[in-house]
Amino acid sequence: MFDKEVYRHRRDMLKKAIGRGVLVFFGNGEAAFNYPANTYRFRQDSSFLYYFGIDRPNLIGIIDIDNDNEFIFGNEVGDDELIWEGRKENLHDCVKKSGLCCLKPFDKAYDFFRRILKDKRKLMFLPQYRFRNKVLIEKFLGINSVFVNNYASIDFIKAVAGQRLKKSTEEIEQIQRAINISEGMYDIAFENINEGIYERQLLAKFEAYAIENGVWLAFPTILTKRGDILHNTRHDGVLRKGDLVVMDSGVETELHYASDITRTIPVGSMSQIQKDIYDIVDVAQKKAISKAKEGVRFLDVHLESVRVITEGMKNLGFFKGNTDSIVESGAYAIVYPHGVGHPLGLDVHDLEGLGEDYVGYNDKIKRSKKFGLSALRFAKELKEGYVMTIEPGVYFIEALIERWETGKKFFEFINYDALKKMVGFGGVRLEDDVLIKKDKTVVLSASIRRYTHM
Ligand SMILES: [Mn+2]
Repeated sequence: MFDKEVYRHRRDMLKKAIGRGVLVFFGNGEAAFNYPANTYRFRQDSSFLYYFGIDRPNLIGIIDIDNDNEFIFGNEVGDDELIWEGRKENLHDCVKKSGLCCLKPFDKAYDFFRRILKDKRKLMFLPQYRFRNKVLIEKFLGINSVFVNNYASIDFIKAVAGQRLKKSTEEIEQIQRAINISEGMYDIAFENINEGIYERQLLAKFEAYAIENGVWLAFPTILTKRGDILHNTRHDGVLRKGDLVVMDSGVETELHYASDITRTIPVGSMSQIQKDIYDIVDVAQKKAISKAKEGVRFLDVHLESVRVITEGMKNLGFFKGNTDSIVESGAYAIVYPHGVGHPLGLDVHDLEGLGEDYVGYNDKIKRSKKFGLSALRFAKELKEGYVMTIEPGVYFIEALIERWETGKKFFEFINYDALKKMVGFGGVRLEDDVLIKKDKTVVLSASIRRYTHM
């Protein structure tokens, strides 16, 4: 945990932003894998971690703004836990370390919520992604679990997003620590990418470094020569000379701050066309990074990367016509169908669970419905303290090429014959993590090795 003053300060800021009412944070429970006692690795909810820091299951955090009271509903370690999980710090002590007044038994929560409903006080909760918590809300507040998220408080979401997006010094240190561990992992990847190694063998060496350093993955590692499948989590391929390996991975620290890095590495050396495509993505990423500054819309950072990729792919003969028109039409998305990046923090897609449209968009910028642009997770203006990923890519996706050609999409802009010849190439993606500062943008992952053919 951070010092208790950190959590107190965060809660004070939130109280100020919201003004009145009762804020409820549902911590996560254990989630069963295949039977109740065999659970997934426990992961606390990120907003709960942000405001309370207590990394234990089955807690509810309450901030009663009206009565200036903050406490936790939860149960002390029982005998069962003691024998299966060993001696642990008393929950009561954790509550103190979080700067809270007290711990109340979990079974008192029902009466607490009923009283608030009876008194018609303003009660707010965040969108829920775990069914257990939706069921708890149904039980406590009488809202049908299926429709719980329709009742989430938008003011609460916006206040939490406003706060969590801006990273403090101690948070940036955590993200940097995660990135430094990623650096060691990528060093191992570069050393071990060789003809004949199986993807899963490489994965074992790569992830072993994280485990050796006492951290865990932030999401399932993408390590594949089929980079054209954007979130490919299979590892059954064997690497052959001429393959391009896309590795997109991140770890989270003990306090659950994440890194998110992608490198594309050839087996052996690159062919000319691999170099050409790689360079386009490389330049797109560098231009996007230099565009990403305080006060600039992330949408414009994205469009910068789109323009570089469109122009580059046009020069290689994959597109034809006016570059601006190709960008405007959305035709470029056949090779670059995702957004340039997203916020990074306690969640690898930070705050995504609260709803991207509230977190990454606002009254001034609405999400586009166009394929490709619609996948941009964050579009609004960048501010000091934001940590963002910058991760453009180019892919040759056979199924998409076939479907668009059959549908006669963008025939005026797309050279389908040229694209079809590239099926089997895979993809190229490069991803780094940047910190937006008042006067400059810092690439936190600048020292992580990247392939260069110069
Ligand atoms: Mn990412």
